[in-house]
Amino acid sequence: MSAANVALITGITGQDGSYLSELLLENGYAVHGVVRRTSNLLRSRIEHLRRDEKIYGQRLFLHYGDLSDGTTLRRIFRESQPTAIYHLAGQSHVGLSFEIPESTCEEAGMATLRLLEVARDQEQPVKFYHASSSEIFGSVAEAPQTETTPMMPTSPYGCAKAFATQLARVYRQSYGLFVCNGILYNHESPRRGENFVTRKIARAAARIARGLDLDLTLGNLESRRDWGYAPDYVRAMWMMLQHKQPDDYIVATGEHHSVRDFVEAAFAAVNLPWEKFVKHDSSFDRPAEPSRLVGCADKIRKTLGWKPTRTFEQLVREMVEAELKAVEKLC
Ligand code: G4F
Repeated sequence: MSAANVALITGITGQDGSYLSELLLENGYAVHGVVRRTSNLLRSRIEHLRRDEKIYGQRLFLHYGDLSDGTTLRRIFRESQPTAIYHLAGQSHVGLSFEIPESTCEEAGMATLRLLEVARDQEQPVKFYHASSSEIFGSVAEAPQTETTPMMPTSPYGCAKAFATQLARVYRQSYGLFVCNGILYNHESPRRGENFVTRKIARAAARIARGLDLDLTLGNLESRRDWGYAPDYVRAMWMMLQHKQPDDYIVATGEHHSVRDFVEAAFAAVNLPWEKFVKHDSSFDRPAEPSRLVGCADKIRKTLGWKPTRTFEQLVREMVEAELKAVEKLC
């Protein structure tokens, strides 16, 4: 990989941003990340990279910036001269997007437009990855969904992602920019934020098993999702930008499971009967839920040779084991 490969990542401190940084650094890239001043305390996922003297300040650089601040974004582009931008940042909690719709749409929608405009003005060509989401489909007419399934979002977050996804297509078609939408289904790992349901369940199963918590309160157990393994999905992002043509790709396992399935598997991993510990709290229910979200990843499998490396059962077990290790460190 030549030294000329320079990636700029928005959302570098998140689950996906941290795995992507590792992948790109392993592949010889210089990696620049945009971080908010207020996100200081949330850098635990890239702390191991920041502490590595051979990496931080040598091939990994962090820039303070905010996605609402176009001037600063332009300056970061000028300083880093990226050949690829991975736009992952923004408020990504679907339930929360009903509480804070305006800022969610600003971050997931308008910020993408702002970055596309900066990319369009670059003298050297820059490849652009946009983190789209299965939430653009919402109340779908067909299952599984493909790249041509019509968008019908059911949340403010889904609406903002639908806007940004279509804009990315417009910039590809109208200006010839190398822009890819990765339409990613849920992807999880031990680095998932604690307020997403998989991490919440895995963490609670481990803590209850070790006597640190008494119960777990959840919303809708019957919701179904197509859950994959985050490092696999990050690899898919990179593969999209290596292809000769920019395009949109669904990234999914093609299987869907209920929240109840996840709960059962997580509690089974610690040999506990889940029914004794799981309670319902309607405040975690959402005003609307997408239905039948399950993706058909045939296109990325055939075109780019991508495939997932973990089964659902392996994913649940890995997440619970990571939580058990975290609990052991506390004790
Ligand atoms: O884990 P979740 O919050 O993920 P959700 O809403 O599917 O969104 C995630 O995946 C999308 C697709 O990739 C992304 F676009 C998005 O940014 C995010 O990464 O909820 C999953 C399901 C929902 O149906 C929710 O209603 O779990 C249900 N659920 C039940 N109890 C709960 C809970 N979700 C959360 N967060 N907390 C609960 O207590």
